[in-house]
Amino acid sequence: MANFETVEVTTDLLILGGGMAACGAAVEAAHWAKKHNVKVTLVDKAAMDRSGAVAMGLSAINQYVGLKDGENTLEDYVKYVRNDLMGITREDLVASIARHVDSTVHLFEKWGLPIWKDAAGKYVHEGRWQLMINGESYKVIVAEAAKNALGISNIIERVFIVEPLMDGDRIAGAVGFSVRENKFYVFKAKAVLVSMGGAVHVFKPRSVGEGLGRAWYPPWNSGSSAYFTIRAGAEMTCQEVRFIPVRFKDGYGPVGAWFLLFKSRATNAMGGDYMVERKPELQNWLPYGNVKPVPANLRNYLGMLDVMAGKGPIYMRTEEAIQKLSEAVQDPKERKKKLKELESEAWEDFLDMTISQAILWAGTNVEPEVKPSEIAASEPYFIGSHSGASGAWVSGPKDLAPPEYFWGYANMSTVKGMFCAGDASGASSHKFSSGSLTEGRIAAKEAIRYIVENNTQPKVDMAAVNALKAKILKPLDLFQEFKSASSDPDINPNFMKPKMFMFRLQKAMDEYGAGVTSQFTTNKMALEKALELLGMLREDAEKLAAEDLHELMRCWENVQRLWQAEVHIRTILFRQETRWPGYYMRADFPKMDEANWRVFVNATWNPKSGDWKMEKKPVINIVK
Ligand code: SFD
Ligand code: AMP
Repeated sequence: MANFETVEVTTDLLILGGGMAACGAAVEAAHWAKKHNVKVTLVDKAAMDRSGAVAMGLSAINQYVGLKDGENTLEDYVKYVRNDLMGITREDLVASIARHVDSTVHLFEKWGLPIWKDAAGKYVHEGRWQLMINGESYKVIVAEAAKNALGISNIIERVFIVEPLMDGDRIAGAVGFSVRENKFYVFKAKAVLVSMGGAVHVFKPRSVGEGLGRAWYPPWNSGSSAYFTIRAGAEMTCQEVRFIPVRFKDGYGPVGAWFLLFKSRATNAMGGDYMVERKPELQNWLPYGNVKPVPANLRNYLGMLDVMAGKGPIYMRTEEAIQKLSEAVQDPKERKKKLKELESEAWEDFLDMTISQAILWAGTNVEPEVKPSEIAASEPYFIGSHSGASGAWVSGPKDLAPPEYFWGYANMSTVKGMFCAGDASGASSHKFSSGSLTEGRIAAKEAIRYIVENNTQPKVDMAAVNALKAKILKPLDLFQEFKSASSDPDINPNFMKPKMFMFRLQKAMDEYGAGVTSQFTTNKMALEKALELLGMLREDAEKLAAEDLHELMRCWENVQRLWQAEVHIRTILFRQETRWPGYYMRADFPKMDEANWRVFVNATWNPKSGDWKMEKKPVINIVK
């Protein structure tokens, strides 16, 4: 077996991940830990300064409720999320985050994040809930606060977490490996907070060749949260609710600022506005077809109908929007100034969060004030904190959750001592960066309370740990054993490289699981075919091989993606309706069925038997 030192770390609270939720958890945990003499350790696969979805920066904070300013009520936000998710959301969780999110935004400002202000000193809104920021260094600023709070000695970077450790039905820690040194890590903890983000590259991206890693969602979030929680035996929810963002084509630049701040239209190749021309279609999706704003998936769907009818490409009418906004200024000198201002805001929107789109614009001679730019529906992603909803089924807070949604500690999964936040927790969409950090704070506070009230170190079976070590490092051994069997390191009769494995996964998901190639449409037979292919892939995962530590990480990322894929397919298969057209369509059940399917679908994998349990859970409205 590969010669790796085993490093044991014993702690009280183990925070997995170093993204928005984990940084919030670190800040909050540090406060309560001091009070209760509790040790907190954070582990990130990358460097916290630029890890996770916010690595490149962001140009907006997408959740700010403005409660104190009287801009909106808590109920307004809950209704917005409920409608956008076609009725399926945990209102207790959404409200729990929404009532604290403004304080998080104020913390961001205190930590040094520049939020746009108008002449009167008020925040500049992108839309009703969104604030504009100069956010290129957003993640660096937030990570700095987390590091200061927790102390560098309690943070371990560049360690990739693979599996949970269990003590019966209680979480006992996690294992992983360094991606820089030959070290295998064993973390023993009284509580674990999972915040390792969502998943990208489960589906075949539109990008090819050199651009393969360019997707909307940065490629390093690979389904670690889903894998970890499933393998611990946690109940998972909303695993069918993928997210398909419409984005500027090929660079995946954001559209929110264009639609909301610049009030732009998107039109098809013939100049038609699908949001106007296809409005009658919304009547097929009542009551959600009538709400404002039109739910994200239905906005997608209307555009997709145009594309399927051969009316693509779809264009963001940047030139028209800039023209209109500048023409509203009467004075010619001021108008010229305004035009320049708008042009620079347009570029900054990309430079703050999707630099590659600005590069693509520059490289393809796009002047947004002169010509429109193509937009398109991306491949599907798993990001429960955005407009998707996948994640673990967690307890709500005592004061808001009905008994069906409450089991002792807010944000604890159905596994004792395992808490989830951000993309790791499900059915509470539209948290975004600010809400994810807020949820991390909520979960950490509750995890510390759990530790104080259950203050025993769970038992860890070291024989099981050693077996995990051998399993996790096996790809390195396999490569060494068989590398001379062929002259091409990527092609070998005895093993498979992680990239090839990923291609197989993506092809199966794309063609049978409602990806881009199949126009986001699937049916029972196709889903069953996908499951068959994924089953074979699971067998072949035993043959993954890694040349070095980096590839070892790639191997496990792809195994984790595979599990995210499987739970997704199983959940789509179970839900016999189409509820989110524009995210996916079931051709065999093309309509929404409120009577039978206005429910959550939850999936649980049994670690002992390896069986899956699928069940319906009630949707309980707490806001009328
Ligand atoms: O508008 C392991 N999001 C946006 N939010 C906003 O508020 N404004 C925006 O402008 C946003 N835009 C946006 C957004 C997301 C993406 C992908 C894009 C654009 C392109 C949403 C937020 O970014 C998102 O909600 C939060 O970041 C979610 O927080 P969290 O903590 O759940 O995930 P993370 O930040 O990605 O962090 C994950 C961490 O886990 C680590 N990790 N560590 C150890 N072992 C493993 N195996 C691990 N696997 C992962 C990661 O390194 C990271 O630290 S807009 O354009 O849509
Ligand atoms: P995006 O850049 O597409 O991620 O959007 C940023 C924010 O604006 C998210 O909260 C979206 O839900 C919202 N948004 C984007 N486009 C629209 C639209 N056309 N109507 C309403 N909300 C939108």
